[in-house]
Amino acid sequence: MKHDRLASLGFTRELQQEATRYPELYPARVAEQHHNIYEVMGEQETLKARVSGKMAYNALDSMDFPVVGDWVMIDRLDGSNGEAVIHCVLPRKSAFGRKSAGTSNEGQIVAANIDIIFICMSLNENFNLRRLERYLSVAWSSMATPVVVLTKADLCDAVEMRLAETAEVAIGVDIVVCSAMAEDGYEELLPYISEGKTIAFVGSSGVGKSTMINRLMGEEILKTREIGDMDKGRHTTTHRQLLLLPGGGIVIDTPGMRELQIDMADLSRSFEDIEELASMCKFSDCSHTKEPGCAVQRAIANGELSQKRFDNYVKLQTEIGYEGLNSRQLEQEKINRMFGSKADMKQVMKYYKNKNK
Ligand SMILES: Nc1nc2c(ncn2[C@@H]2O[C@H](COP(=O)(O)OP(=O)(O)OP(=O)(O)O)[C@@H](O)[C@H]2O)c(=O)[nH]1
Ligand SMILES: [Mg+2]
Ligand SMILES: [Zn+2]
Repeated sequence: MKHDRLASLGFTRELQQEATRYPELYPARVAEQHHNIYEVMGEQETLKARVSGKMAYNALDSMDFPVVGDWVMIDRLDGSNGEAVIHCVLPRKSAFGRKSAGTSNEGQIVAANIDIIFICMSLNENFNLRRLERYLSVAWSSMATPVVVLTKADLCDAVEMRLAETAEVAIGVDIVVCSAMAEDGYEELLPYISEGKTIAFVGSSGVGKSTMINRLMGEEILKTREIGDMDKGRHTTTHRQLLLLPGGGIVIDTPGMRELQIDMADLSRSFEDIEELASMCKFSDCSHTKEPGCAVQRAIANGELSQKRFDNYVKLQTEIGYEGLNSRQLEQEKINRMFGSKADMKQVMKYYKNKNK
């Protein structure tokens, strides 16, 4: 029986259907990206590829370029006659994204076409529920299913307590605990891994994402941080990478993200408890600060809801408010923040002049 490499890589019926629109081209999956050069996994082999001039010309922003996990249509089956040319990206069924790290408001997709997102957080000093809420919000809007993976269980002697705390934040989400130290330390991950399904590993630097993937691969494919290298500012993994597991299944390693900005976040899903409380406030436009009959404040007062969780919710909501503005409103908002809402026209003109330089 012919082993179908494309199916192992996650090429579904739907994608097959999409691909029939390009009868002269071949499908391939983006495994790595190094500036303009992509490594793509095709039907026969892994080859280097670049985006066609036409595709680059027509791209409106970075979202239109291929990212790791994307299915693209290329012009050849093997690399014997040089680099392949990517002509288009097939529609993404899911995308884990964030706002770019710089000042631009353009989004950035971290990985595409993923079925499950492993949000990795270690049980030692990296444990931070507020960060987890942030990751969950972005994960819910990606169309993939989040799973919280708590790592380094061997370094924590309050695993039960941490699990309970995590469960309060990760409502309706599976939580698994693992450790690189035990022989069967990754057993809990196995039920999520299957032929043709893609899992992206996300989370802060140093939590053990690459270590887990190496273990699943059965060999040290990815570089992991040296023991004793405590330089926390450094990321060991420097680029995203898609790998095919020997026993079936696809994983994507990502570098720890320095900042994960809420972009296409789905707050209500992550904060269902708060939204539910809010629906019981006396006033429908309750700001949950001083109003009488506020169910949210009542829940905080009687310990049902943590003040910190509520504060984070408000903070993330503010971020999204900013995010949801269109480019013109955003420009106005920036001007307001820079010069006050009664901006002097001279200052504004100067700002635009510098901006367009
Ligand atoms: N004690 C203990 N150490 C672990 C565990 N998992 C990983 N480590 C160690 O943690 C360090 C960081 O692991 P990496 O796999 O490089 O972390 P990463 O999440 O890939 O980090 P970036 O690539 O920087 O995003 C390494 O020294 C690992 O050996 C674990 O379960 N227990
Ligand atoms: Mg890594
Ligand atoms: Zn209220």
